[in-house]
Amino acid sequence: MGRRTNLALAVLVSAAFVTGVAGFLLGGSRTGLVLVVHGVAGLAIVLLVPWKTIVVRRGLRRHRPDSWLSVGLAVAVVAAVASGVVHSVGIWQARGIWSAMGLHIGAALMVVPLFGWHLRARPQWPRRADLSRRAVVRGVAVVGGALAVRAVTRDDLRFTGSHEIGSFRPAEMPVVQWLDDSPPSIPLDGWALVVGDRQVGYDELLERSEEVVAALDCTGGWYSTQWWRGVRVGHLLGPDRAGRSIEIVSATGYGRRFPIGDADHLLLATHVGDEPLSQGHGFPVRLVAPSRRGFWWVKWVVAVRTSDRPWWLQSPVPFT
Ligand code: HEM
Ligand code: HEM
Ligand SMILES: Nc1nc2c(c(=O)[nH]1)N[C@H]1C(S)=C(S)[C@@H](COP(=O)(O)O)O[C@H]1N2
Ligand SMILES: [Mo]
Repeated sequence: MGRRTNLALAVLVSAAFVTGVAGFLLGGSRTGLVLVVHGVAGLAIVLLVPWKTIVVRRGLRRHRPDSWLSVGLAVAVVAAVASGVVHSVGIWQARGIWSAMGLHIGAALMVVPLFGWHLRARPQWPRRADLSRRAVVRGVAVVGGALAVRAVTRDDLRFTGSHEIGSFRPAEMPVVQWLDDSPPSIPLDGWALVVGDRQVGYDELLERSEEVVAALDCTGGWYSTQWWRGVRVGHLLGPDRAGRSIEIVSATGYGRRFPIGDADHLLLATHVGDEPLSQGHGFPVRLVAPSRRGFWWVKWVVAVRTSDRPWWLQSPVPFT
């Protein structure tokens, strides 16, 4: 029984971490399924507590000198699960590092090294007999229980797990920087967007603008749907675009690289909800990248260029 519990925890904690990271990086509708697995794995850990308690008692009785690391693991897992549930339930919706989602990711990152250590220090190998009919029935019951708990704990979240805030009310939309970037003040006179070897002025952008509705979905756990107005990147590049990827560069040095095929979905926005962008939201121009997480929505864009590099030849998340 103890061994099966430990093996189940090995699967559940790994699955929770992998699906958490995947949900974080993805933005498309497939994210929904990934987060079902995530919630179920995370909540199933709780359902195994009664059985794991027996293992823990037995382990602690052995007075190993390194057991405090196992206790540390328990603290980190409890923190990860609790902050995950607090985020999901939506009772506390602060933003930034000290938000439920910020603490959740922090706790999950603490779990990783402690969990790796625990697996090495307290190894446990499956045996063929572990996969008995009873074990399968129990497994199904735990997954079913976790699904039921998830149905109860999950607030009205987007499929990415984000809470809605300030949709169609741009003034209420939070201003967020990825890590340590800060909003530059960019005067319009003399300003021009560099597109390849051309310069495109602000007025020229306004002339060719169109509107799209898209949700800015920050990995910090909130999203905001707005009307955005601007010019499609594909429009600016024209029909004969060579290269494999498009680089979008910010005045701050921040930037992301996109597949060339995305050109017609990406919008260089000057306006949100009929008002020019505020400084915090990226004045004069920011990228709107529908179905991608917020960190792709480069603010204070100064240059757009095509390149022969594949889009995936970049860090999975930005560095500034
Ligand atoms: C060992 C690691 C982890 C555990 C045990 C864990 C556990 C949980 C739990 C229990 C929930 C609440 C589910 C619910 O009440 O419905 C949750 C939600 C969530 N977690 Fe994690 N998590 C882990 C790692 C991560 C990581 C690394 C990320 C992102 C980088 C992440 C992102 C999320 C998100 C976005 C939600 C809300 C999802 C939703 O309910 O749709 N988690 N997690
Ligand atoms: C949620 C994840 C887990 C937590 C919080 C956790 C926590 C603990 C704690 C606090 C102890 C008692 C102290 C000690 O012996 O060091 C312990 C013992 C142990 N754990 Fe874990 N554990 C987890 C997952 C696992 C996994 C995945 C395995 C192996 C696949 C495992 C195998 C063991 C073993 C073999 C013992 C010692 C039992 C004994 O000496 O009788 N644990 N665990
Ligand atoms: N130049 C730059 N653009 C950026 C960021 C940044 O730090 N620097 N942060 C990104 C992140 S993580 C998000 S969620 C959105 C937030 O946009 P908002 O401030 O308009 O809400 O901008 C993105 N664009
Ligand atoms: Mo973000």
